[in-house]
Amino acid sequence: MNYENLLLTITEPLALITINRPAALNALNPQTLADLDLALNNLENNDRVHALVLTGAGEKAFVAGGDISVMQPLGPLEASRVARQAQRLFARIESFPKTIIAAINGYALGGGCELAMACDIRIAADTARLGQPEINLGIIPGWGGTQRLPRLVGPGKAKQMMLTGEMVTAAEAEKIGLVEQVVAADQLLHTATEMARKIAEKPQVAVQLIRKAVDNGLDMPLDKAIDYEADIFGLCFATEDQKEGMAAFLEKRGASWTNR
Ligand code: CO8
Repeated sequence: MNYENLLLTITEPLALITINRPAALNALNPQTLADLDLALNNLENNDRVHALVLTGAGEKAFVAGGDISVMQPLGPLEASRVARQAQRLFARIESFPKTIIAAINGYALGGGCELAMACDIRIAADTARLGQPEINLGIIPGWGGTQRLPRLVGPGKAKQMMLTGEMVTAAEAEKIGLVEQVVAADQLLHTATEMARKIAEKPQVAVQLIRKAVDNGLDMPLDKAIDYEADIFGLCFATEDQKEGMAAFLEKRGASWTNR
């Protein structure tokens, strides 16, 4: 499969997606979004891939945002359409049937921060900078930022970031819960890959059910979400892996997962 602005490396059970437009700091233009969608098509149908790492090419940027040169001439209807197209892609990333870890290797700004927030887990290089600087362009975040950022860091911090447009350092991002871990830049891919591998080696039905329970539950009132958890918990008992996992514990041996 040929991608114009993307590199896809599959090392089962993992896949590494590298957004590859370093001359434009990996800014997301329509071709890059289409490449990303195509790569997800490819990976969704590959049962041997269980977890993905998403990063940016070069040392400077994860993704420096939506491509401003593409956006500048848009009218309101086109802008809404472009916003919805990427929102659909980011929703697909969020509910993708495999775990996705963002390895933030530099600037994650605007649409880049929004892309990272759609992933399950974010690991940042200590050199990374994150932010929603759209206010400086006379617009608002349009790829989920006004909604996902407050869910991650709380409404006050989210408004501070979006209203001032100021970037936060990786250390600050970890403090406010925008990233889960900060590591030395030269350890970033190794750390993200090892975490992805650890998750890829777990029983995958339970992995996907945990992701679903968290993501869907966050949109429900707590009592409904807890009830939903009980249903999903019950579903685990329809899997071979539940029988195997518990038998292995009782027999004091390692479990052998079938992902069924
Ligand atoms: N779009 C297009 N090109 C970009 C972008 C971008 N977001 N970011 C950087 N580039 C390009 C620069 O134009 C430059 O190109 P060239 O070499 O041809 O002049 C190249 O990348 C290198 O960038 P700089 O020279 O600016 O590098 P610096 O080290 O001086 O600065 C920064 C790095 C601070 C990251 C700076 O590039 C910057 O501020 N970039 C823009 C960041 C930004 O505002 N991002 C938010 C964009 S808006 C957005 O994401 C909204 C998404 C929702 C859209 C809804 C649909 C309509």
